[in-house]
Order: sequence, then C-alpha cells, then structure tokens
Amino acid sequence: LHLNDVKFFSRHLRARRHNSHKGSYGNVAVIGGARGMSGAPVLAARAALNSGAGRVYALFADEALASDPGQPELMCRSAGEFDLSMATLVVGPGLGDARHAHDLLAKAINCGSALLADADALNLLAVDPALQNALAHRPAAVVLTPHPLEAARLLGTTIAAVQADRLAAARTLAARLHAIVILKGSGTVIAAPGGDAVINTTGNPALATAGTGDVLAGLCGALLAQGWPQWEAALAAVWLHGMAADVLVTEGLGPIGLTATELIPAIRTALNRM
Ligand code: NPW
Ligand code: AMP
Ligand code: MG
Repeated sequence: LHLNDVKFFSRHLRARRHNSHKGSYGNVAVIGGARGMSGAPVLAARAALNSGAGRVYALFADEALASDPGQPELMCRSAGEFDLSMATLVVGPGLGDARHAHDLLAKAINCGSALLADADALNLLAVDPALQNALAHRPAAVVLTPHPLEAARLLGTTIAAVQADRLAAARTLAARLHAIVILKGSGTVIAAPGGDAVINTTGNPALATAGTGDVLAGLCGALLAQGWPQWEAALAAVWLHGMAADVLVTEGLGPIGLTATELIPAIRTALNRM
C-alpha cells in the first residue's frame, strides 16, 4: 500500500450532496477536559469540526469547564449529561485519571458507538484489565492512538522497548485489544488486529508540540463519524495530519513554532484538495 496514493483515500470521501444536511455527516463527541487540560478536548473537537463532521460536542469531565471555549459551533456539555449512543466518541484528550474519568471511559466502552481512545483513556485502560477485556470484546469500531509512552504503559514495558520494534509493539497491542492501533511518533505505525501494518511517510518534527495528538484524534473521529471504515479512517487521518504539517513547513510556519491550532485549517485544506 502506498500511503501517498491519494486515490486510495479518495474512494472513501463521500461527495457532499446538494440535498444533504448536518445530520448527513455524523456526530462526534469528544470526552475529556479535566482541570488544567480543557485545551485538549477543544483542539480535538475543533479538528473534528474542520474535518467535516456534522455536529461536534465537547464533553468535559469537570463540569465547571463546560463553557464556551471561543468556538461557538461546538456544543459544550458536562460529560455526565450526554447520551453517548448519539455520536462517534473520541475519549481521552485531557481526561485525567480521576474516578469520574474512569467511569466515563467505562460508559463509553460499554455503549454501542464507534470509539477512538487516546491519551488518558489509554492510561486508564493500562491499569484496568477488566476495561481492556470489555474493549477487546466490543462489537463496534475501536481505534487506539497511543504515543510511545502510552503504548509502553499498555504493554507493561518501557518507551525504549516500544521504540526498538515499533511494528511489533503496534501489532501486539492491536491483536491484544482487538483494535486498530495508531502508534504515533516519527514514522507512525498503523496496525490491525489481523497483523496488517503500515508505516506513514508524511509528517515532520513541527508536530513535536503540545496538542497535535489531540488534533489527530479529532480528525480520525470525524472520518469515522462520516462513515469511513475504521482501517481507512486511521490511515487517512495519519496521512492527512502529517501532510498538513509538511505543507505548513513549506510555507514557513514550521518546523519551529507550529501550533496545534494552526494545523487544523491546514488539515481542512488537505482534505478538500483530496
Ligand atoms: P520522555 O520525555 O521522552 O521521557 P504523558 P502527555 C513520551 C493532555 N494534553 N517518542 C515522552 O517521554 C493529553 O491529552 C493537554 C518518544 C513524553 O515526555 C493527556 O490527557 C493539552 N517518547 C495529558 O495532557 C496539550 C515520546 O511521553 C511523554 C513520544 C498528558 O499527555 C498537551 C509524555 O506522555 C496534551 O495533549 C515520542 N514520539 N511522544 C492541553 N492544551 O490541554 C511522547 N513520548 O506523560 O502521557 O503526557 O502526552 O502530555
Ligand atoms: P501527542 O504526543 O499525543 O501529542 O501526539 C503527537 C503527534 O505528533 C502524533 O501524531 C505524532 O506522530 C506527531 N509527531 C510528534 N513528533 C513527530 C516527529 N518528529 N515526526 C513526525 N510526527 C511527529
Ligand atoms: Mg496525546
């Protein structure tokens, strides 16, 4: 598979029909936002919005944070008040490790919606074998997006061991948790439970900055919500995220000082060009 073959992804882009409406493009709900980390779910939610999702909810673990984040298109709620069956779920950005966060993750795993787990959702999973078991037996789509430390926590090993054989780490996690695994970092690996694995060639160290992982989670969630099959959604999200950063570097916005916020409109452009 050549990840640079745009035609491979274009097959899965649904034309925006004239008589369509926001309900035609899926709902995404990002569940995160513990104290001190309200930016992470907002970045993921903005990325989902600019990647074509019809409706996007930002759900906060800390209800005191559930206010307008300067993006009026987002519907901001306390996570406890939302019917999780209504949306594709992106759980974890800035979620924290409190009991309430654990309970929200358990609810997300035990509902029938497509699910992407990132960041603190992965850290909570790493210390709870029962939740891992529930995740592995989930009928609906699951995508996991660990960076090397999150992967090491899930595998009970070290960053060095993960990095020494990234393909094996991603494949092991995918098989064990019966999920598509996106092992992030330079040369992101995307692995499926059956053993298929792909190494992405787009992206650069401009992405080595806070919040870019949250943007990837929102982008992939939006593709899932728009009906992309999970494997293709994972591949396309990683490829587009890296491609957007590559374009921004050619425009002089990186590799030094690119922000996760700036990446979002560049992803929209890459998606529309595709
Ligand atoms: P080191 O430094 O090399 O030992 P954590 P987090 C490693 C939220 N955020 N290759 C590296 O280890 C997130 O969503 C909120 C090798 C690094 O120090 C989470 O909920 C933001 N190693 C929460 O914060 C913006 C790599 O992992 C360590 C690696 C904590 O998430 C920021 C960090 O891992 C953030 O998204 C690589 N490619 N990548 C906000 N604005 O609200 C990572 N590592 O300790 O799990 O912390 O990833 O920052
Ligand atoms: P996170 O650590 O969750 O914020 O995710 C960081 C994002 O940036 C992931 O998509 C990584 O693959 C990407 N990234 C970080 N550093 C690099 C790098 N040196 N080259 C390419 N991509 C990177
Ligand atoms: Mg992250």
